[in-house]
Amino acid sequence: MRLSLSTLARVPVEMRPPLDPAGVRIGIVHLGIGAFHRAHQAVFTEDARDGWGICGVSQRSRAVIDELAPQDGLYSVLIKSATRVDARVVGAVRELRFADASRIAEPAVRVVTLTVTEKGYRHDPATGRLRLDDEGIRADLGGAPPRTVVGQLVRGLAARRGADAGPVAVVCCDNLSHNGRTLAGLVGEFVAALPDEPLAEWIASHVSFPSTVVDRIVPATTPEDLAEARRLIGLDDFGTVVTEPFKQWVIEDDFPGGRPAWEKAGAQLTADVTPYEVIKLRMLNGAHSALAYLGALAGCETIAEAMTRFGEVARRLMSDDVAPTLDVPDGFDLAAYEQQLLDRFANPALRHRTVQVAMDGSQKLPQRLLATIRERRAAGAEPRWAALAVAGWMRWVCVAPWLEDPMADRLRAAVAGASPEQVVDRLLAIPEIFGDDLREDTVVRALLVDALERITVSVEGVA
Ligand code: CS2
Repeated sequence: MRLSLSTLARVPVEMRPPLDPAGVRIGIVHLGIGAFHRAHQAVFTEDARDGWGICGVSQRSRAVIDELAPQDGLYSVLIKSATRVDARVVGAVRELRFADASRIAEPAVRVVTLTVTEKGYRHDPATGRLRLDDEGIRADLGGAPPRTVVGQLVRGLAARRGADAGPVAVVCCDNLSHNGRTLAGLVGEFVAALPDEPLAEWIASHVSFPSTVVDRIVPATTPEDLAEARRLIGLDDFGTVVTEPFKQWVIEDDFPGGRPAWEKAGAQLTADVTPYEVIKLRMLNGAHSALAYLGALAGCETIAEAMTRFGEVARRLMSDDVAPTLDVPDGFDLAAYEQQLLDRFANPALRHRTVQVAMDGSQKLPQRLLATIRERRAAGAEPRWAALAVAGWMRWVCVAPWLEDPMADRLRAAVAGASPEQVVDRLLAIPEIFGDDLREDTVVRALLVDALERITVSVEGVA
């Protein structure tokens, strides 16, 4: 028997949603209803317990709709630590739609959230500018039914303006630098390319783009996870997501139409997320990417396994290279944060695949590793651990059995038949990733060549 509103009473009572899902009203449209949203923002929204519900929109795949719609949007979250698994059913997602964000025009909707991964924004990762030459963006600008997230969002905002539905907050929940400001810029560039001046003015006066820092490790769900969920909740559930006990959400408090009381669920509302964002992207995501590339190259299937071999690289990257670049807020214990990250990465129950984290490196490197390299170079230092991580990516580009990256063809063509020195030079010459400065820095180049040569000989010898 399958999880749904009519079978929910069969779920053990302590695992059921705190509010009756049937009484929850849609106030949020979420673009990109994948596993991360379901284990993070949906959980915070449910735990705020003030009756806000979510309309989840999937742009790319119908699979998630097929999983969740027959279950009335209900799904279980398995929270795994090294020693135990807890399960709960979340009821905050009240509706699912495929490629249809038209609810953005409704007055009852006051918040739009997004988790579409880095590449979903169709921006240039080095500059944060919209790629106006992107095929999807061009089609959306031409008036086709929108396929890109920015196109869909702008179409929804235009309809909202037409309906005079009032102010709304658009909340980017992806791991981008200054994610709110970046998204506002992309929307602005898209609108500027449309022949509709008043829309830009309306957006400026009615739409906020608060930045946020999101953190929770959410590996892809496996068939074993589905079996475990069935055992725990007593029903079939094809929408199960798996995560860790830790969760963090830091949000700029700029919601002109109101918002759920996320602070009641443990979110931190603040005037400026920048210091938290820089810490999270450079420490967590930077170290995560380092473990992913070195681990994948050494044949480690999971991040936890990569920790057993390259935990020291992750630690030195954080403490030697990243820590000196950080502006740490008062009362924030960086050493404890670093240790907590190492423990989280080592969680053996998560089975977070190295190849999953290794995906889309071209979109991730700038904010995770290159910012650290730039700042250390400006201070006259030699960021050898961050360079080792980038060299890990370079080697992965050369040898990955299947390179999952929107720039894969270009990257593979650049490295074909190249020596380690040539690989470094050719990849550094891609300005969309490395900007125009790093290839001029002879120290960076030498660090990368040295690391790549060592990785090429033996990934075991790199640390
Ligand atoms: C990971 C992140 O896949 C990746 O690139 O580094 O998704 C990471 O798990 C989250 O940012 C943790 O909050």
